[in-house]
Amino acid sequence: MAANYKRNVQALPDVVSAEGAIHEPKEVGAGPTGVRVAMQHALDEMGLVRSLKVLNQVNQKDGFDCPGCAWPDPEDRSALGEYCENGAKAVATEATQARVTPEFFRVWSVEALSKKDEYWLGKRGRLTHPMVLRSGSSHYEPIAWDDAFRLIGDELQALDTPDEAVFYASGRTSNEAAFLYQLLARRFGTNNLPDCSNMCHESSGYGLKQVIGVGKGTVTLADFEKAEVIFVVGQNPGTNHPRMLGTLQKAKRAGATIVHVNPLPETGLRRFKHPQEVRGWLGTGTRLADLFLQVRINGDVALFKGIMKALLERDDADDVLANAFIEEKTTGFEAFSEDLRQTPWSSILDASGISKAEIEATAELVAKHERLIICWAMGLTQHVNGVANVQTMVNLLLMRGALGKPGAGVCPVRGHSNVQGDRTVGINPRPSAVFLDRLGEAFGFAPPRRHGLDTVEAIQAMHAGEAKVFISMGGNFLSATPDTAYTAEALQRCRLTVQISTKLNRSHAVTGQQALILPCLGRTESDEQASGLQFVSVENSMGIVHNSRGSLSPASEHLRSEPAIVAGMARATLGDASGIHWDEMVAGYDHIREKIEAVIPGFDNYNQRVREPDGFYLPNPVRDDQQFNTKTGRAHFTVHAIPKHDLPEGAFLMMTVRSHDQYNTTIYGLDDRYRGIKGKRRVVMLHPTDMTEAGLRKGEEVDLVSVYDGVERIAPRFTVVPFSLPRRSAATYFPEANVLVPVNHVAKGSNTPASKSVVIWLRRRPA
Ligand SMILES: Nc1nc2c(c(=O)[nH]1)N[C@H]1C(S)=C(S)[C@@H](COP(=O)(O)OP(=O)(O)OC[C@H]3O[C@@H](n4cnc5c(=O)[nH]c(N)nc54)[C@H](O)[C@@H]3O)O[C@H]1N2
Ligand SMILES: Nc1nc2c(c(=O)[nH]1)N[C@H]1C(S)=C(S)[C@@H](COP(=O)(O)OP(=O)(O)OC[C@H]3O[C@@H](n4cnc5c(=O)[nH]c(N)nc54)[C@H](O)[C@@H]3O)O[C@H]1N2
Ligand SMILES: [Mo]
Repeated sequence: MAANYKRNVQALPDVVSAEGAIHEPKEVGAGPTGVRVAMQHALDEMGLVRSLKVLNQVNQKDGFDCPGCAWPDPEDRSALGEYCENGAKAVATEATQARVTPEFFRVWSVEALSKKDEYWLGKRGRLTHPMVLRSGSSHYEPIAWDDAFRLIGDELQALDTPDEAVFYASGRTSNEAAFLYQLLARRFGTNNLPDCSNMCHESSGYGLKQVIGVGKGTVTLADFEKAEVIFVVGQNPGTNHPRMLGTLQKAKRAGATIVHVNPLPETGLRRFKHPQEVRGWLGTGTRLADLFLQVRINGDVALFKGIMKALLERDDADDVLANAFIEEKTTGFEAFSEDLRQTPWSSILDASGISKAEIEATAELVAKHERLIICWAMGLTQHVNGVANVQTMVNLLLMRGALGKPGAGVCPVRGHSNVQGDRTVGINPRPSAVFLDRLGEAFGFAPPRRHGLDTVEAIQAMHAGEAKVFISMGGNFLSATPDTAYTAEALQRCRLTVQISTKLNRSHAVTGQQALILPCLGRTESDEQASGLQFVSVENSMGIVHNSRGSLSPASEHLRSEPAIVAGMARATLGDASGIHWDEMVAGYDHIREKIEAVIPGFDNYNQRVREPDGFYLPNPVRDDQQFNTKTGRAHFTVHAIPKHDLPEGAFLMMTVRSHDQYNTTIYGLDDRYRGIKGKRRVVMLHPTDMTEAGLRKGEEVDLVSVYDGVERIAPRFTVVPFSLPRRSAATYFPEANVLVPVNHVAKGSNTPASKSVVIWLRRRPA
């Protein structure tokens, strides 16, 4: 391998031809098929003995937190195991018996790996050794841990300023590891701490903080049983938060009405068979959604404005409005209601695609009940007006006084199992001054005050050569971010890229001039440090912090825990002069938790309370005391215009969604069972009439094209699938379609890539 060898890696994998089959979408979610599929995945990856051992530990009080979603565990956990089909897949993927060894990397060059898709790469198994890709080399080779740390330390020290380094994090990282990671970045001298949340619920956190003073949800599981109306908006829980269906079923049995707002009729919300109940195995299951509003893509502001306008126009409007609450606890009602009066029904109906009768029926439900919960996920946050989406829904709750009381509130349903906790303990490019003060006090240094880069800004900085070392605590930056080809260039311009990972992915193939793979322990594995076996802690979507302890023996004896890896990097970068006792903290994680307690409010007696089986709630002023810590001390009504999409002739508005058989960029299999799409992921779902008008046949292959700022982006070879969705809409899977999303097409305020509203054209392929 010549020293000046230029790597010829591909930003995008080769497209492999696959036989696919398109069936009718399913009517019922979960049930026996879900259990069978879960077991099959478990057996394929882990074998029988390991499957039984591991699955018994998921989400149990003495077990580990499921590495799948962030939905909380009920107090009465099922003896049959508290997990779902997709949780079982997440566990099987981590606890697989397949291995990616140094021998594998000897055979496979990074160029060859870069031709492979995420499905193929992920199935190779767990990473076993630290590996280095040296400048001018085409293959990774093994490296000793200390040498890897020294390389990182040397490269970081050689930077002109600490702001040329980027410390990315994904949301599986424990509180303990995340806290140390942000400490390393800040002690080194930068707030460049982007995370997956920038692409996820940033619009929720940012939007909520402005209007209610807290950037998190305000409800608990108990509130679901007290709620009278539950909205599920822009979320597909049957696939992405399957245990939420159990909560919704309970709520329904207690009398709640469920309203589902989505361009797609997602199966999981139609009927549900509880896999852990005998009656879930028989009969037709529980009907979940009572009202399905098939809104246009990004039609939610219009829809919610319609519901609120209908409320104002009711004869009993005076009784329906929570007048005392509005008077005492809010500001902005006058301007808000005036705007609603001025908004013509025609634009509401056009933009939402929902009939006035349906809107009035929804308003009737809201008028009759005041215990309302609104749940949402990526269907709302990943739009240019993602923040407006969130704040518009808050307006509805404020009209009814439905915040900070039992059975009512906001529920942004988080993605990664600890994405909320990571943010709580300091992963944030824009930390508050108070946080920095306390961090500096606890560790005796002056943290940097300049705001750091978020995910999109980090890509742009690397592309411009302004950031040169990229470190990734978990995640898959190349495939998760927008504009894949541009991001690939950005990463390739770095001096060094470092991936701290459990599994192989495309970010290991498309790298900086030099690259490191640092393999780490996963949630399922036991973590032994100098003082003995350790556990970690995580925060779920409802602000409960609890412990998680793995029990499997590690996938390889060379793995290190995430905290140990951070400490290794810190020692090599900062030397002994940092005044921070990295080794002591890693020897026993109680020492890390003591520091978290010292820096972050709400963690009093952390080490004691985190040992309690159900963990503890972090304080939440809205939930606990109906207190709004905004600038005015009140909740804010806000005014948002209905977004316009003047689609050019022949164009479609595309949303990128998850199939039932993936976890973000980790592809479990090729069966999007509920939607009936099998064997293929390069598909584009279209309305049948749009297909006819465009002269497209089911099963035909087209190229997808987006054009922003004169730049044409192409995603080749997508198979056309007829589906129930609004006219002029298209749905594709993430991450295959990410190449079409421009890096600068982002949500106002939160900078979240607008990957649910991309204007595309379909281009016929030459015959
Ligand atoms: N099994 C599994 N579990 C997961 C994940 C996974 O990939 N697999 N990912 C995890 C992560 S990180 C996250 S953030 C969550 C994601 O969970 P979701 O947000 O449920 O995931 P998406 O597939 O992105 O689905 C978004 C939903 O929004 C709808 N939608 C799109 N555009 C609009 C719109 O404009 N308006 C409305 N009302 N709806 C719209 C789509 O049709 C889809 O049903 O799940 C987490 N859990
Ligand atoms: N177009 C489009 N793009 C999107 C989205 C979308 O809906 N549409 N969704 C966005 C969202 S919501 C999110 S959250 C991001 C996700 O972005 P990321 O969090 O960056 O991506 P993941 O695919 O979740 O990361 C998977 C990798 O994490 C590593 N890993 C798994 N478990 C562990 C662990 O315990 N420790 C460590 N260190 N590594 C681990 C494995 O190597 C695996 O390959 O993607 C975003 N991108
Ligand atoms: Mo997410």
